[in-house]
Amino acid sequence: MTSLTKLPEYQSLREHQQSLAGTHLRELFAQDAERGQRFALEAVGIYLDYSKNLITQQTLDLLIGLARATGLEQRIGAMFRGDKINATEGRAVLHTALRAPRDAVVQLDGANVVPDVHAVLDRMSGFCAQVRSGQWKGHTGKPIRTIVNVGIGGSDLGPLMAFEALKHYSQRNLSLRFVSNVDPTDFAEAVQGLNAEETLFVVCSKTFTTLETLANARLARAWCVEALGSEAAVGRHFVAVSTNAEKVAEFGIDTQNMFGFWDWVGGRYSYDSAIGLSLMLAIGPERFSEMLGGFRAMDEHFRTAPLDENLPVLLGLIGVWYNNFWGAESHAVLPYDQYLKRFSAYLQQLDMESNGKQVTLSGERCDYQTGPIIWGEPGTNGQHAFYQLIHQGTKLIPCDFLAFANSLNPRGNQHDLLMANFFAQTEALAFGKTEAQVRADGVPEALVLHKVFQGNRPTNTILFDRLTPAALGKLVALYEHKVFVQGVIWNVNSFDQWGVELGKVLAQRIIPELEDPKAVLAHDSSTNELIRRYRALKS
Ligand code: G6Q
Repeated sequence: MTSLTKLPEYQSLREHQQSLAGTHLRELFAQDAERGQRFALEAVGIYLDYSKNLITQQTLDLLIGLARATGLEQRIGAMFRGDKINATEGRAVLHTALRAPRDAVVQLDGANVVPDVHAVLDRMSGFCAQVRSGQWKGHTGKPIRTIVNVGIGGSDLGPLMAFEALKHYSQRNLSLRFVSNVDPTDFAEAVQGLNAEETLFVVCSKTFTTLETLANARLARAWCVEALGSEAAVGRHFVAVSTNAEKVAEFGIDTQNMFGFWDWVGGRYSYDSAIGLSLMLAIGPERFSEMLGGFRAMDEHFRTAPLDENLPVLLGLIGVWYNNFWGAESHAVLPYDQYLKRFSAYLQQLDMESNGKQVTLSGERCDYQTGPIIWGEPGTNGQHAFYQLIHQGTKLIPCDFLAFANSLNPRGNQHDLLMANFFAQTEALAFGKTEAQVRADGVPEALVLHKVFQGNRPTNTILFDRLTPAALGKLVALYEHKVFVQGVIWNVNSFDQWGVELGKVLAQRIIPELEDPKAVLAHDSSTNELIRRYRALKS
């Protein structure tokens, strides 16, 4: 494939950016009284307003042209079909099969994977029903009251984000805690005050070889066995989610209590597989199934809608526009819903681990920018913290603003207060406040420039009716596919993560050097000195 930057479509976008660089959103809105309706799209219950972007119809046409030139339509087909598009690992990418309906057929190496997906979902449902009803008893005969999810990365962030997002729907006499960090503090605090008799550990690890997860799972097992006085307790207090039955058995968890998934599900794309077991325990199989329905609706939309009416495609292309043609380094995701407090952290992994690459699928180094830095916090908290920089700083930070029209916890007019801020922010970012307006307010001359808002800061607004399990499924699939679209344009493999390997290997070498104070150190002078100091300080 021709390098992205050599494509005529890419060159046209460069020229087009130069012609648009001096235009303000104020002018674009003034020129077209219907811009707010024209650059908006409603599909699968989501309203996307993308009018407050530095775009014209020509921009969109050129971006769609670029998508076509990079083969986006064919790549979408290839992913859904189960082609081995994760080329560096020789795997298919079929997280979309995790939410396929029972009667669907998704062939991989000559076999339909959908019956396997539903067999696991059925086992999960059965297990969850037992635990939620109190029928599943701990070693001493007591029902389970707390579930502790032990996992890291994709085996932690997804279930954690989704549990927080759907807490409203959770069974409140069951609490859910998460342990991920190898820092023993994480484990110590997670089991603080828990009664082992009523605690169930869900050990989530695709490979079942991850250092942090196995270390925490060992702590958990020792804690449980010590409290309950018997190794036999493990059988009633531990279940595993993994693709590696052998390692699960080796660890001492009965594979009867294991829920499987497959190597065609990437960690960061996995919380709708058995990795979502703790979430299903919290919200129940029906709500989980509604969530899968939401994912599926977005999958169908992505697979079938024309590119210019396709939500993930539009979000992806608009992101490429700022990343590759306007020099934007980061992208903020700002949910105006407290239940989505971990959503940006989740997206950080989804996006940055997927597209933080610099070698193309054809094995060449990219001569263009790839994945942006993703960050964000819920509104309105962010407004009182970092929005200053978005409004008046020197950096261009495109943002996605997300909100729900109906609160799950209505109290007086507080949801209107939240939403007034939501609308006000994108308005202020787009249109700002001119010097003339500031002077008209009677501001002293010395302060005029300080009080000017240049505006012209681009935003997308994504509006839903209400935060339901289905809405969450749609939202997550929207971003999964947006990341895919961008990965296709940048011609990178969005489904591997070699960049996490080197640190892991070096840590393995350092572990014995910390345990044996006499071990000879042969690192660089900085690392050697830091290890020496650590050895001296540690009591
Ligand atoms: C995600 C990554 C990574 C992975 C963790 C945990 O896409 O692969 O975050 O999820 O390293 O891996 P295990 O599930 O194998 O423990």
